[in-house]
Amino acid sequence: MFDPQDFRLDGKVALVTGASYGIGFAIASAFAKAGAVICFNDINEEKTENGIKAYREAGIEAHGYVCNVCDEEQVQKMVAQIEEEVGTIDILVNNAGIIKRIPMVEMSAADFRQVIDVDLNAPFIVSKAVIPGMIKKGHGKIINICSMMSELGRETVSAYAAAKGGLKMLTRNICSEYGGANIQCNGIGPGYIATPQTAPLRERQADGSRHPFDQFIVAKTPAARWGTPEDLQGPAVFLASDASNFVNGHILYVDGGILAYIGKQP
Ligand code: NAP
Ligand code: GCO
Repeated sequence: MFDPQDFRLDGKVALVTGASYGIGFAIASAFAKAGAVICFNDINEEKTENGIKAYREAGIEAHGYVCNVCDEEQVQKMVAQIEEEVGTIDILVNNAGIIKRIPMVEMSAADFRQVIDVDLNAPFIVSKAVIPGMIKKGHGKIINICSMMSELGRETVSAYAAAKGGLKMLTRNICSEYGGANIQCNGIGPGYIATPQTAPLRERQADGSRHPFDQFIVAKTPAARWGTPEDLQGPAVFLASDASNFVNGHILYVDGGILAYIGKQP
C-alpha cells in the first residue's frame, strides 16, 4: 500500500562524498530535510570545516571528515569512524569528482589517470568500503553521480567521459552483484548545473556577452536554462528512499530534457 512516508529518510545515516558545497551539499541538505543524519567528506581540513559551518547555517549538524576518496586506507578509516561514531551507513552518494578540460592529444597520461582515479576508481573504493555494512544491516542505497558524459562525448573531456561512462556501468554492476542483498545502486545524471565546476563555461566574455558555451547549453536544453543543484534534490531523495526499493541499476537523467532534444535552430 502506498505510503508518502516512504519518501522520508528518518533514522537513516547518509554519507555524501565531496559535499562541502556544490551538488553534494545540495543533495545532503535535502537528505537532512527528509530526516537523514548527514556525514560528508572533503579533501582538506579547511574546506571540511567550511562545510560544517555551511551545514550549520542551514540548520544541519553534519559530521565532516577529511578524506581523499582515492586513498583506500583513508576511506576505510573514515567509514569505520562513521560506523563507530554515527552508525552503519544506509545511503552512500558517490559525488566527489573532478574534470580536466584538455584536448585529448594534449592531455598527459597523468592528468587522464587523475580524472579516472577520482571519478571512477574512488566510487569503487568507497562503495567497496560501505557495502559490507549495508549487507549486515539488510539494506542499502548507493547513488553514483554520473553525467551527460555517461552518454555523450564532447571536445576536451575525454577522461571525464570515460570515467562517467565507466561509472554508469559500475552502477549497473553493483546493482547486479548486490541487488540480492537488498542494496539498490542507481545513478543520477545531472545536466549542466551551475556550480564551481562549470563556472568557466559560464564566464562573461570581455565584451560583457555570455560565454558561447553558456548560449549553446541554453539552446540545447528544452528548459532553456542551466540546472541548479536544487533541481537534483527531489530525484536524489527519491533514489535514497524506500519509495525506490524496486528501482535498481537505473541512471536517472536530471537534465531539463537535453538528452531528448536536437537543440534549438540557431
Ligand atoms: P565541484 O563544485 O567541483 O565539487 C566537487 C567536490 O568534490 C568538491 O567538494 C571537491 O573538494 C570534492 N573532491 C574532488 N576530489 C576529491 C577527492 N579526491 N577526495 C574528496 N573530495 C574530492 O563539482 P560539482 O559541480 O558539485 O559536481 C559534483 C559531482 O557532480 C561531480 O561528480 C561532477 O562530475 C558531477 N556532475 C556535475 C555537473 C555540473 O554541471 N556541475 C553535471 C553532471 C555531473 P575540493 O573542493 O576540496 O576539491
Ligand atoms: C563540461 C561540463 C559537463 C558537466 C556535466 C554534464 O565541461 O562538459 O563540465 O561535463 O560537468 O558532467 O552532465
